[in-house]
Amino acid sequence: MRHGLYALTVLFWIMIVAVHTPPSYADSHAAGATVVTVTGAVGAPNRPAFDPFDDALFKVLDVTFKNARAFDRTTLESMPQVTLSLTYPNWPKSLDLRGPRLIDILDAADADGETVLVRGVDGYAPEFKMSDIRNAADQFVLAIAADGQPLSIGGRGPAWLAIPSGAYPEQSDDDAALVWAVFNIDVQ
Ligand SMILES: Nc1nc2c(c(=O)[nH]1)N[C@H]1C(S)=C(S)[C@@H](COP(=O)(O)O)O[C@H]1N2
Ligand SMILES: [Mo]
Repeated sequence: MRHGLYALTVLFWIMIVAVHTPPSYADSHAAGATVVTVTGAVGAPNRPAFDPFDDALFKVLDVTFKNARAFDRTTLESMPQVTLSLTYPNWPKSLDLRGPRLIDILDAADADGETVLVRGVDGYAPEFKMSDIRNAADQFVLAIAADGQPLSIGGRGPAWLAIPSGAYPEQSDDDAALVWAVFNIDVQ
């Protein structure tokens, strides 16, 4: 009885401390290395605001943000996967591009905005309309694998925006909108 009471008291204090300790930088992130960060009009942030030391690539590309949700590869793999078989004139062959839908990533971040910038590590960042992404929800896939192989950094990875031609109005005929080396999705 005395031991039980003691254990309860200890548990009580552990809970109080846990509730009042703010998450550290590491704890507040996804468990694994972040591959894609949704920034801007994000209602479900899971990491701190832009930091000029920690967020070195964002800084180089002149991107700052207050709210952001980070996604690691495991999280992206755990979301419903869609495969698009795509081929464009300049591609050597058709590819099966597999990953979560862009709209599901935006919804998971509780993103609420009209424009969505999809940004590669080289700064290439075409803009899309949120309404187009929602209307053609199954045709905007943030691919993390091609023909079953995970996309690599230095190649087209960590993520490659896959869109079949004719998916939305005013789409270019070529693959100019298919951003590779995607690391950031900025919602405004
Ligand atoms: N990150 C990134 N993605 C990009 C580009 C780029 O410069 N950087 N170029 C776009 C353009 S204009 C085209 S035509 C296609 C094809 O590019 P590739 O020649 O590198 O295959 O990728 C698109 N995705
Ligand atoms: Mo291009």
